[in-house]
Amino acid sequence: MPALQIIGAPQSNFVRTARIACIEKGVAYELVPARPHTPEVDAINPFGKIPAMRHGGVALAETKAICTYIDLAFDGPPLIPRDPVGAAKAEQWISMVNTGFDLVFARQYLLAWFFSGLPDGAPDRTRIDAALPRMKEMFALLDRELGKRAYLAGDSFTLADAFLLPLMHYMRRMPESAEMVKASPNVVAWFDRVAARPSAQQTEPPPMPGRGA
Ligand SMILES: N[C@@H](CCC(=O)N[C@@H](CS)C(=O)NCC(=O)O)C(=O)O
Repeated sequence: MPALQIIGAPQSNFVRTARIACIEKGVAYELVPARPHTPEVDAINPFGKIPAMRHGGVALAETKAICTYIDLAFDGPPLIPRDPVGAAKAEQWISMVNTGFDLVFARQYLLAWFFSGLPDGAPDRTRIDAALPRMKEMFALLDRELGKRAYLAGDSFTLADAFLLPLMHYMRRMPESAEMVKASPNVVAWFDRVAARPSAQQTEPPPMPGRGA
């Protein structure tokens, strides 16, 4: 069977999560560079979002679905624990990252920095400033939780960490969020722990166009 393909751009948080899943699982994969809403992506995801995945006759959209396939179709360490409580905790945190932290950290804050939509491409200070109070609350929550255990969903690495790491990578690089990271020692310790893994090091994203992050 041909190698599993992860289709998307290496700067994308969600593409990075899928690549981390492959590496953690020990699955050889090929990164096929593609931007959202291009024909190779649209052929798999009607919403045009990256990543998409192909493996032989299997074509999938949605990062969690892709990672579930990788976790279940191959031998290797489980990305989601196999016991009911461990599995549910990992799912809970993945959902919280995707429906909570991602909306504020990425869709409000990082998008206003990198893709403001302003005519000159300048950061949108109004949207950045509007995101900061909620970001502070979220960092306080994360710091409390990561003070209780070594990884987001328990005492060992799970897919939940692979969803949070790419977001935190960019949060460490932008000025306001970097201050919040610095003020969150348990987040820093967690980041250093997860970022030291080969899966994180091998997927370090190239710089974002124009902003040096
Ligand atoms: N729910 C999707 C979200 C993927 C996503 O939003 N990817 C971004 C790049 S990080 C994208 O394709 N954005 C383009 C768009 O939303 O139109 C998933 O989990 O895969």
